[in-house]
Amino acid sequence: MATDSTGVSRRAFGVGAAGLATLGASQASAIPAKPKAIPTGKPFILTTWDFGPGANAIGWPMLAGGGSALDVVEAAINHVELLGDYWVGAGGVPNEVGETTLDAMIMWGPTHDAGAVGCLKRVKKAISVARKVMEATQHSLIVGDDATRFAARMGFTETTLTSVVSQQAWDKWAAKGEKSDAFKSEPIGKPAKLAGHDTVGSIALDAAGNLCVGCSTNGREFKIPGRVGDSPIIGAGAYVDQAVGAAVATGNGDVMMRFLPTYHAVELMRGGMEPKAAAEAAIQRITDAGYEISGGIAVIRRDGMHGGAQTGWEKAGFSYSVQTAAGNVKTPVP
Ligand code: SD4
Repeated sequence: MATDSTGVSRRAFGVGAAGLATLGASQASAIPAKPKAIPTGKPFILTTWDFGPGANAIGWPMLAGGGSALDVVEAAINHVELLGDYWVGAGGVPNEVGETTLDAMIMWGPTHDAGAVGCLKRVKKAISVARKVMEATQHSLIVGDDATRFAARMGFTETTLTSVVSQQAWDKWAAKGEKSDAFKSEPIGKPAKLAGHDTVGSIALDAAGNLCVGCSTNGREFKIPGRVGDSPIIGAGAYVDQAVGAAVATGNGDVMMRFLPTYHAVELMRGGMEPKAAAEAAIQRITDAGYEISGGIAVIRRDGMHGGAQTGWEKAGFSYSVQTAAGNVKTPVP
């Protein structure tokens, strides 16, 4: 079989050089036209779940004062990470052996640069460590004890992430003597009754027209030690494209990361789809594959148009909030 200079079979790509030369006009026109440029909107901050109003109240004054979307997203998420919430940050969601570990990611629109940490231990401000990965290194993702060592090198303080609440939750669960529910079969065919999970995600557009997205979580209750979810995976937990917009995800990350829903939604918007339809299509890709999970995404275009979609959370009240100069508006995603 013919191979090119890299040793790769041309036939493997389906069309050899001769085939390319004979592509007709109809096939050539199947290449989509370059979509219309999306205009830049007024500054906004979007934050998911009930964290929205509080996190946006931290970020909005910074944006209104001309602050950078990067600083705004970090500050909004730090606020939630330090709340002592059970589902995000320190003091919540223990793993199978009772330890709380954190996943977080930040992505900066203007450069497409990103930084993330997975299974970060003993450091509270996971999104800030992720920012250090982005700004101080060429890497994009650092994990586990090495992420903790990296954080210490960057000047972060090590401390326990266990609280009375997380200890009690683990004691109660451990008393049942069960393994992590992640050992059960895949959630296909019947809805998975998983232990709870949650994440905070924020997206900001600043006055200079720069977009930033970030997310942070302590993952999935009683997860297998070492597990890293979707949140620090670029295009899964969050994604931004400076010319288009951004998206953040929440839900069963073990399944959601297989579909890169935030990348998918942003790419659909690039092709001209409106945010809500793009969010719905990205979630539908997962449900069409047969997965019965809880999951949602919030999507916002750089002009400020936004929309969300969810599956399996008809009762859980998934929502996101968008703050602009006109105020904070909470949008339920039924
Ligand atoms: C994870 N996606 O680690 C996160 C958890 C979450 O709603 O968002 N749950 O799988």
